[in-house]
Amino acid sequence: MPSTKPLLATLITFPTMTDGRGDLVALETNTPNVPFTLKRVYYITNVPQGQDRGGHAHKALEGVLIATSGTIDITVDNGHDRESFTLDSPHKGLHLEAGLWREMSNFSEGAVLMVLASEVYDEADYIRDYQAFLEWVKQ
Ligand code: T46
Repeated sequence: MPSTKPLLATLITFPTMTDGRGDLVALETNTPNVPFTLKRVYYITNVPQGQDRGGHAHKALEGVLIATSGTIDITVDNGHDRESFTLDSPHKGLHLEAGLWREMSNFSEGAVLMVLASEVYDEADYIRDYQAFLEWVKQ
């Protein structure tokens, strides 16, 4: 049976509690929805139309990216292959393991990107130069 797991990242569909009042998604640390110990949450808003973000990799950090509103394209790259995903629902998250270059683009108007991260902020964990990333992948 063919695997549905994508090559570079895993798109997770969150269980949703739906009733006549709307939908509720609950995310807990160290579960299939957040498969690491959660240490930080941040979110990105007010991205101008046509503005890209990202363009870096993390050496150790992993995360789950969620478009809580609107649509956002995420491209991931492991130094050999690239793969693109569209986040278009607050009921889905994209799990990125460590060591992946990521680019975020095509933010729709009003889009909100929430990120659940496995580490506190540490600039030393970033690789922000693509050639340096390719060198790092080789090591
Ligand atoms: C990632 C993608 C999906 C902080 O001071 N604390 C933080 O927790 C974060 C995330 C950023 N910053 C500072 C660092 C920069 O001076 O905020 C500024 C903007 O960060 P950056 O240019 O890295 O933002 P993005 O949107 O390109 O990338 C972010 C995350 O940094 C990154 O880890 O995976 O979202």
